[in-house]
Amino acid sequence: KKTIYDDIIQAKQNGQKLLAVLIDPDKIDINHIPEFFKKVHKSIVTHVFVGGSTDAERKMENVVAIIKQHTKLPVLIFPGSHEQITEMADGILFLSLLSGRNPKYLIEQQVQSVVKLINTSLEIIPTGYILIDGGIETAVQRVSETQPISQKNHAEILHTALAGQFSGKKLVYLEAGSGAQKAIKPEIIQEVSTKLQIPLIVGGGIRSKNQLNVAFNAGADLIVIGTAFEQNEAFLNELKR
Ligand code: 1GP
Repeated sequence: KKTIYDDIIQAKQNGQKLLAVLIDPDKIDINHIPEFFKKVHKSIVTHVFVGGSTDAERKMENVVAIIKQHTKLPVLIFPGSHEQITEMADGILFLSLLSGRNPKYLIEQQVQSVVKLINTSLEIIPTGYILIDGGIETAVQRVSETQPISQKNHAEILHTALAGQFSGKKLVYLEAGSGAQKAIKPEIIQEVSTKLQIPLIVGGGIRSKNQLNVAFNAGADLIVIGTAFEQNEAFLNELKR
């Protein structure tokens, strides 16, 4: 059976660009999910990520279950902590926060998640997660108690991405943080994507079709948008298939 990852690889080989909508279980109104997905299905969105730095009300499992009733798009957990793991999804981005030096988010959360993962059929995708300065203090920074890498420090970003690849990650995710003021610069995306062999995810602060195209053209294989869709659903209409 073809996996979600197989499809991401195939898209990369075919030069087909992928777009994920990020749904934060803390923010989404459950009653609105059916209507929201009608719009999603008319757009170029190919993947659904669900997760957030916090899941204060523990809505994750319920939100994923309802999303699964309303879409056939692959649904991946994008967890802020092991507590957000639910087998209602299709897969999980198994993240290591490689930009930080906090063992809790490099390995401890991962160890704690095994008890849940061991008996599920979730597709587990090892992902090197790299937090880059997006101009404001983001939730990832606050929750993980780590510093983002400066956008000026191209070498550090590239070396971190490649260290991820060399340690066996299947994806690298360059993250400016949800609601970032400054999205990741195209120069950085270009530099990393040319040297990296595995697919590159880019997210944080992308709010316009132009920014999306700039990031795709610079070499992002999959782009993640959360805040812009939360604040303005009409943006989905601008991204019609
Ligand atoms: C955050 O990269 C994602 O983890 C998306 O960020 O909410 O700014 O689109 P935005």
